[in-house]
Formats: sequence, structure tokens, C-alpha cells
Amino acid sequence: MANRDNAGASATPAERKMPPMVDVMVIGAGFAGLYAHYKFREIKFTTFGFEAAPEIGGTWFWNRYPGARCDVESLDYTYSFSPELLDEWRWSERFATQPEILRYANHVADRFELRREIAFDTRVTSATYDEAANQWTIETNRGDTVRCRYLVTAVGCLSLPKPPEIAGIEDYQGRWVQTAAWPREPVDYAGKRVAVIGTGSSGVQSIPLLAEQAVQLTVFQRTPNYSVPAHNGAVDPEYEAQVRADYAEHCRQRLRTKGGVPPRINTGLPAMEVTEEERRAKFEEAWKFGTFTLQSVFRDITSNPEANAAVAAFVHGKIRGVVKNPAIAEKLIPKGYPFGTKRLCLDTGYYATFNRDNVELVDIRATPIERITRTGIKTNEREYPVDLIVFATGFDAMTGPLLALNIRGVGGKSLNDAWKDGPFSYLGLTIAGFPNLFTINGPSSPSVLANMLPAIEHHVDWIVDCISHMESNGFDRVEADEDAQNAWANEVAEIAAETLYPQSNSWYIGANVPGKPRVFMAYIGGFDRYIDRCDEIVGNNYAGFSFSVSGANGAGGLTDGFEAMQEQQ
Ligand code: N01
Repeated sequence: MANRDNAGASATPAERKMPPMVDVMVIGAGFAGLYAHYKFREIKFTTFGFEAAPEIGGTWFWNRYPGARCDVESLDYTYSFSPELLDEWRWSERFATQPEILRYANHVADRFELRREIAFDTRVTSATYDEAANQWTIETNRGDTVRCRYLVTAVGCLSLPKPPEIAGIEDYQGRWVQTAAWPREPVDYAGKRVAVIGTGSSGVQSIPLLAEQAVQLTVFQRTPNYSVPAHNGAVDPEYEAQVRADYAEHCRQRLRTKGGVPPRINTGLPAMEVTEEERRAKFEEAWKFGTFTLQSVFRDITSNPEANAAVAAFVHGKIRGVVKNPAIAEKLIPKGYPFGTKRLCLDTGYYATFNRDNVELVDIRATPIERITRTGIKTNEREYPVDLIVFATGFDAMTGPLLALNIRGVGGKSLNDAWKDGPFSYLGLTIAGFPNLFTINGPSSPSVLANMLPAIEHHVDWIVDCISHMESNGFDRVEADEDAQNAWANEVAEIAAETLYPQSNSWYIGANVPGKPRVFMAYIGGFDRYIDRCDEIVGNNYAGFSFSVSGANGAGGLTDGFEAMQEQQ
């Protein structure tokens, strides 16, 4: 397994030339962390960053399993902040592979010299707010201590893999790996008996490729997922020319969409307002086009049970059409939860893989896994001897990576306590009781429901604007108001309740992690509407935020909103 801990790293903090104090500490060096360094440097702030991996890339460093690729089209999975960068980078495939995306991240880091203020192989073990000094103290597993005025988390939403939760793993004599921490050196599965546990996006992407080389592949499925064909291939030159004709404008349009991607097929209509024939024709068109269009081709697919049932029936028919053995097809057909309310998967040949002679599907709801043995996996029906177990069992999503930082705010209150009933955050950007802490793509922002690149850019720009605004008005401390935070939590929950999403046991709602509070963790009102809400709040004198001059800088005192800031000047 790739080492996610690196506790054995040797150099001392002095040898590693840690600055004792910086303006901004950025935790994480994926796309969010890279852009944060770039942006803060632009306003002449000193930054430093810690990254647990040995290299940049975040998600795209760790998830290097066979078949890993993005489910957003490459031309949209790009930064927009630099016209030169947009011009010079060329994607080879419609949906880029993990290695190509990692090359892009490295290209960006090289081009803008973003590596120099990042310490790699270093995991943050605590982040503590010191009220008297109005500073954060960050400690790491390598004994570093760095202080900063502002703390920015860029830790990703899907970056803390769930540990293998199945009894007996310690007895297993074969090899096991996780898709979310796939080793850097090649994993040999050719000619081996391989088991995959989990059929979310990571399982769905890796299963067809594992099946091509394994002598036997056994897939242990707990919940069948909806998967739609990616129809991957080379980037369509015509479409690329169209986008590149005004790439900047294309990127601006992303901000005016629900998911951060300009929709390609979108009727804008409620599904049941057209005839059955028209509906079916649109579903076919969306299916042929690929991506997540099937989810957005009509505007009420994830809010109207009837519309949802129509698209679900359409996909069930597709699965029956591909999978030759009707009993296997029935096992693969998702039932009991609405289409699209667990994250849709995008596949290349997933369902057809179950037509292969060397692939077996085990429904572990019908025959649960009892334990892992020395030689394989034992269900209540029989034992499956395997040489390699692939855990594609997902993540402690969204809150997990933040809680793992061991964050303590005002009065030593831990984030784990503050979030024991679920994540409370204002705009997904700030948390009451945790001054000068900013969370890029934090819970209760669109985050995982939007194209990550524009979502990251929006958040980083917002944070930099907020801090610039404070600094130019003589303030050095900002904090979300508890009331505003509660009102935002209600708004997020109310919008989610208008949809079918809360009906499924998804990671969006924390249902995949035993004991996790059941709270819908993303803002589902649309990226465009979210941006409008952020603008409205800023335009309304940063309503819901308190800015102050901390005791550390002399005057002290707390004021509410921008008007008050101006009064104080
Ligand atoms: O994880 P998942 P993932 N015993 O949580 C099963 C993004 N992503 O890594 O549904 C047995 O979706 C679990 O079953 P159930 C994307 O946002 C994107 O695949 O909980 N089974 C499920 O089948 C995605 O949604 C891409 O009943 C267990 C599976 O394991 C997110 O990451 C590619 C189990 C986990 O599925 C997570 O995807 C990859 C247990 N104890 C990932 N625990 C792109 O395409 C869990 N399962 C860009």
C-alpha cells in the first residue's frame, strides 16, 4: 500500500527550513492547495503548506487504480485563472486519465513555481487557535510547528479512505490494496484470482480492467449503483475548437450552471410534461452522449419521483439489454433508492464485464461476508479463495479529512465536538468559533456536486477577497456568526429536502460510515445559485460575519459586518 502516514520521515524541522510564522498556512497540495498558494502570493502574502503525499496532486496522486479517470469532461476540468494556461494545455481524451490529470497538476505547479513553499511527506496532526495571539499553530507528524495568521484547508472532500471494515483482514495471507491509496509501483494482478469489494465509482472504473487480466474476478456488491456510459475517446476537435474560440467565456459560463459544467443536452423541461415517446427519445440521446446528462436532461429528475422512476426504468432496461444472464442483470439493477441520489458512476464497459466467464458477482446483501480468512473471503454461503483483495469501499467523505486535522478553535473547542451532530459551517467556507479558518469546498457548499475546478477557484477567490477586505479595513479577525451559520444549515437542509437525495444511503449523507450523523453535507441548490448567495452576503456588508481587531494587535473589540468596520476606522 502507498504510505499514507510517513511517520518514519527523518529530517528535522530545522533541516527542513520550516518558517516559524507565515501569513497563510495551506493544508493540502491538490488543485485547491495549488491555487491557494498562487492566489495568496499574488496579494503578496507569505504562505506555507503541508502535504501528506510525497508529491502534489491530492486525489489524483492517491487514486491511481486501473481505470481511474475524471467524470467531468477534460475541457471543463481545467483552471480558468490563467489565459496562457488555458491556451497551452491540451487534453488528449474526453475524460482524462489519472496520469494525465496528475501531469496537468504538475505542469501548473512547475509553471507557477508552486512547489517551493510546500513540505511533502508531512501530515498535519493538529491545528490550534491561540486567541491571545490571534494565530493558528500547526503541528505535524514530523515534529514541525508553524504559526500563521490565517489557516486554509485544501484537504479535499474524498481524501480519507474508509479503513477495510471486514473482520479477519489481519489474518489474510494474500495481498490487499485500496483503490484510494493505490501503490505507486505496479500491482501485479495478471493471472491472479482477484476480489473487488465495493461497486461505487472506483469499483465500477477498475472492475473492467481488472477483469481483462485476472484469471478470476469476484465482485462483492453490497448496493448496485447506477452507472452510465462515458463514451470516452479522443477530445472532439469540433467541440474543442468551439470551446477554445473563447475559452474564458466558456469558463465564465460554468459559473452560471447548476453543476459547474455548461450542459450539452438540457431540455429545461419537467420530464412528465412531454410525451412518453419524447421522453424516451431524450433519454436515448442523453445515454448516447454520455456524461451525467441523463441526470440533467429534464429539470426534475432528482426532485420528482415520477420523473425519476421513468429514467430509472430506462436505465434498468439498458442493463437488461447488456447483461446476458437475466439473474445477474437483476442483481446489478439498482432498486430501492432514486436514480442519481447516490453519486452516478461513469463507466466504460462495466455492465458488459459481467458477461465474461472469469467474472462472478456476489450479492453480499443476500449472502453477507462473514470474514476474511487466511486465503480469501468467506460469505455465509461459501469461501472464495483469492490472491488479491481490492477494497473499493470509499471514503469518510467531506467531514472526515477536516476532522482528521484535530482542529481546536476558541476556548480549545474541538471541531469534532462542534460537529458531533453533523457539519455546521457558514457557506461551507467558515465555522463559528474557529476564527480566521477557511475551508475550501467545505461541507454545506456545492463542493462534490459541482465541477471541482471552478468550485475551488470560486472559494479561493472568495477567501482572498475576504482577507484583503479585512486587511484594507484594519481588521485581523473574522468569524462566522452562530445564528448565520444555523440559518445557512437550515437553508442547505431545506433545499436538500426538496429533492430525492436524502432518500438514499449515500456518502453525501454520511450513511456509508458507521455512526456518522445523517446530514446532507453539500449545498444542492446549484453552483450558480450558491455563487449568487455568496455575492448577496458579501454585498450585504458580509452579513453573518463578524470582523474585529484582535487584542493581539492592540485595540481589540468585535464588530458586526462591514458598516461597523467602517465606523471603527
Ligand atoms: O466509493 P463509494 P468510491 N462492505 O462510497 C461499498 C468520487 N470518485 O471510491 O453503497 C462491503 O461510492 C459500498 O456499498 P454501499 C465520486 O464522487 C470519482 O467508489 O455503501 N461493501 C459501495 O458500493 C464517488 O462517488 C471518480 O452499500 C462496502 C462501495 O463500497 C466517490 O469518489 C472515480 C463496505 C463504495 O463506493 C466515492 O467513490 C472514483 C463494506 N464494509 C471516485 N463499505 C470519477 O470518476 C463500503 N462498501 C471521477
